[in-house]
Amino acid sequence: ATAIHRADYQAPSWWIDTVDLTFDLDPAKTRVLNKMRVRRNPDVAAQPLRLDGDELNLARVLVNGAGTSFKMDGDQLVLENLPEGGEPVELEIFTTCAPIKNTKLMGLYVSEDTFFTQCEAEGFRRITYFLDRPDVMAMYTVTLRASKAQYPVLLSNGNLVESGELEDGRHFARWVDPHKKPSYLFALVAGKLVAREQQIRSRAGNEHLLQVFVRPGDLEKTEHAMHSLMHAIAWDEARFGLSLDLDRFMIVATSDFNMGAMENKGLNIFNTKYVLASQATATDVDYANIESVVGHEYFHNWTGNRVTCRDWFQLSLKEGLTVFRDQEFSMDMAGTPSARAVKRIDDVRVLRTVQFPEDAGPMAHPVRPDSYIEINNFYTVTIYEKGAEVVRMQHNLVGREGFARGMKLYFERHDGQAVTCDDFSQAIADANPGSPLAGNLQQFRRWYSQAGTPHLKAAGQYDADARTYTLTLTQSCAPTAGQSEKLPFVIPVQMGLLTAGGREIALQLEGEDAGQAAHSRMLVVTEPEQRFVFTNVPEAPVPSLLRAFSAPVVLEHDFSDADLLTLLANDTDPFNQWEASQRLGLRIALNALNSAAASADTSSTEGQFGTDLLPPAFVQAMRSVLGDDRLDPAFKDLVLTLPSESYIAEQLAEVDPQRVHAVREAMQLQLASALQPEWEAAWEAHRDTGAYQPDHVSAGRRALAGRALSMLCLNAARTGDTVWPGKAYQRCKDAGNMTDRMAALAALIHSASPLAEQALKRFHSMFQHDALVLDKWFALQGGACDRGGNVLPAVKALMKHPDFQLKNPNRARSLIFSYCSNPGAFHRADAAGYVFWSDRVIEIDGFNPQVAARLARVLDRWKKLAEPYRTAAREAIARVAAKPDLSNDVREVVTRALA
Ligand code: B3K
Ligand code: ZN
Repeated sequence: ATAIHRADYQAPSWWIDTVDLTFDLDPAKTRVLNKMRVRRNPDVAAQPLRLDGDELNLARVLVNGAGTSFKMDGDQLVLENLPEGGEPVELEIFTTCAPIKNTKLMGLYVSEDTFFTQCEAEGFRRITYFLDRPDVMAMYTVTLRASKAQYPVLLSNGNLVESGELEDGRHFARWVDPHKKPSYLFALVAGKLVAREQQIRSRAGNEHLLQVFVRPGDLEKTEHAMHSLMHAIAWDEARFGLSLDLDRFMIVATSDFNMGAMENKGLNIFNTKYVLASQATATDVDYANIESVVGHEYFHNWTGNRVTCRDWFQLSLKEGLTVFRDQEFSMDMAGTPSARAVKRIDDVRVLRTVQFPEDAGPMAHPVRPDSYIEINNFYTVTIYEKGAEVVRMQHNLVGREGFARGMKLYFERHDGQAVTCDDFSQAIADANPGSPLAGNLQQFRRWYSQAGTPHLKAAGQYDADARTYTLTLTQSCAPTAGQSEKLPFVIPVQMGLLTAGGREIALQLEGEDAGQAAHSRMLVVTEPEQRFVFTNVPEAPVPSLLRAFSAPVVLEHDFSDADLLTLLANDTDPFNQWEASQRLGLRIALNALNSAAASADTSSTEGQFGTDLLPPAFVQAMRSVLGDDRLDPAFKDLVLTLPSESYIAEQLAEVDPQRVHAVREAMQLQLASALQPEWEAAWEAHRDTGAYQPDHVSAGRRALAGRALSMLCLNAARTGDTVWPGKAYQRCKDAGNMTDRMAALAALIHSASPLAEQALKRFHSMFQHDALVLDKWFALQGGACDRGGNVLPAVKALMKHPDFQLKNPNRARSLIFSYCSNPGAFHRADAAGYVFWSDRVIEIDGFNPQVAARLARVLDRWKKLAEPYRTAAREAIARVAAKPDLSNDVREVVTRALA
């Protein structure tokens, strides 16, 4: 396997204008007839036509109806003697493939007796020979033929133009997609499916048919997905003026899927996890995820499908932008400022706990990478979530209206084209001359080309005589592989200043009129170091910096505890209120880890941190938040959530995962016991949310009630109380919805209650026929709090459970991935967790490299581990790397990890 470089991009030497595909669907041997009209690209030097293929059986090739000579070069089919001259050439290629044997779930495969396809990024070449690259866009006609009894529903992209009976109980359907598209957006589905249907009329006055296809028993679980789709369509029209460009828009759910969902033109294919929901089986988080993923795939119809990527290095062009759009959609749907802030906090938490580590680890890469070995390894949080932050900064630099103008220009210029990230930022800037984006565009683009998370250091100085406050902002970015020197970024810093009493100060920069002073404004940092002098500042202020997380950086400032308490209690920016609580919590954890470092007895971590880690002021602040009736329960829940173990670990030069786990547990336990009466009150006030509705307010109430119950059970485990575990057990039995039931079950498991086992048994027997709920059941056990090393043996036993199937990606993720991302249970001094990990990576790689490569990334940050973990982790990675026949996917991940 060799690396592919962005700098080597060349336009295709051939175009494919039309494709006419005929499938005779059969699980063991599907026959594919591919008729293409191809022509030379007059803009590049003449070259043979090289078509991509992968695991295909080639039967016949015809050129303009006659046999031809061809050769194979590795997996490529090479046609050297095609007619010269400008005339289009008719190619006919006949191949077969074996969908039932396709365990990689890329290309055409079978799941529960139904055919599905997954083509992004390079799966189409597993269906037929093709120029399988996103800048080759063609018009598709697709004919599907199959047994009518076994495959009554036959779907592909676009419009159904013809269907009917064939001999021998077979039937056919012909679909024509009215839009040209790259091959990665091709899809077909065939099987026994039923659909929820909805006719809608768009703002523009057009009629559309929306369909959500599922297996027959699942129809009643599709209402939320359909509503989410209708909301997404209306939102894109209202916010960006983008309408649905198809008569029919279909979503199909499958339980065997490598990722979340796929935006195939007019025929989105979804993991059942992001379609099916009922109050009995799905949690509030599931409901929110469905809304966001349905939105995301729908929004791709414009950002990705109408305008697509020139090459896979530009992946964030569609993914970063579409994540930004789905984030904004969820925020607009949530409504209130507090609900918006809660969504923003959730998104930033993912960014900081998953993307920041990626950006500092062996897989660090720019939002627009320069090279890759296996493109599937680059569907990362950097491309998606950091990419969305880079779009968000552009939005912030030109404003909401300016961004909508930029989007309009982007589509005016590029509709129907395959373009680059530079084309996007150019359109946003050109639509906003005079904006700080337009003024700094070349420099801004470093966000696309430089990897790593910038650090922004803030230092403030107050001059009481001059009544000025000087804020000095200094930026830096650590080297990443292949990029030793980083040039300064353009960093938008939304900020305000508060008095010690928490009042907002009018912001007047030196040289500005007092009249225009606002309470919140954006500073644009472009230099390595920049000073901002504020005048008429009445007292030494507390700075509120990077409001709403206006840039994806690490902000360093030596806030005093008093500053943070002021921000937590008074900041008008809810994000920074929450951020203050996290800084306080983080500080406590880091102090405990550092001060105990010298005296640490590493053989036993239990109880090593005592019961008084949290200073009274912190406990009191948490008490005030919990008891404040004016605050949104969802927001309270986030403030009361301590920084995660992985976030704490990221701040340390050397990580002992067991000590990090122990310190956080100790903090958690103290929070549980010190606030016992407040947790009881919170439980009583929020436990009953009436008839189930998945809206923001009721979901927030359930989240807070669930946290309260968990804290009460935790404290009960300490005191020996049996009342709260009893209540949790009762709740597991009679909860009216899955959110409450899961929260109660998790409370029993995390507090290691003796009732947990019985509750798990009951839960299993209640839901043994629901695959998505069984996934939760496995995940809870893989993610359980470790007591004396008990989780790993339990996980190994669960792998033998009749309901466990390693080949199903959802099930593998639910047990194996949950365990391997459960730090307290996974990082064992005896290395058994790592050995288990290496066995599973190798085992899964044997049939599904993409899923295996995801699992392989769990140990990315091994170099930060303290001994004995570090050596053991390296040995486990080396053990995987020593396997000679690894997939490119896993090979690339472990090679980078060991480099
Ligand atoms: N575009 C797909 C992801 C495809 C992943 C291929 N390995 C889903 C999405 O981002 O919407
Ligand atoms: Zn996407």
